[in-house]
Amino acid sequence: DTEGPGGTNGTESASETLFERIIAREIPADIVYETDTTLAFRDISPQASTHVLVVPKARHRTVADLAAADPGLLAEVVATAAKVAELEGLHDGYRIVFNTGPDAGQTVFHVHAHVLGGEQLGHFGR
Ligand code: DGP
Repeated sequence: DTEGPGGTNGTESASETLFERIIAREIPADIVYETDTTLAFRDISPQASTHVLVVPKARHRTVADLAAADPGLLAEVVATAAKVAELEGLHDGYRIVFNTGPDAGQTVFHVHAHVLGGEQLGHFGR
């Protein structure tokens, strides 16, 4: 692992995060789609009518780390997000958000795309 913005986080060990445990099926999640390299599951605290998280199964702390280490896998995360949007019927659009570092509110340091939609979203809301 490389240190991302803010370094280690008090709620996540350096070696394992909550999302590794979801990927390993050690913690239940509402899984909506899966590929060999990615997993999509509903956010436990939805911020829109549809709110799904997409993670690569391999751990990278942030989207910037993922882009540097494995750009093809980042493309697979985005393709899975698009598939989720199709499955969820988000025909009028959706938002993909990668919170990066503490100031953005990143709390789980296993990169995840938030896929948000199913309603008119505010522009860059807080
Ligand atoms: P972020 O703040 O960008 O790091 O997003 C982390 C998201 O993870 C947040 O929207 C809430 C979600 N989350 C936290 N704990 C759980 C959990 O146990 N299960 C699921 N499905 N989502 C979780």
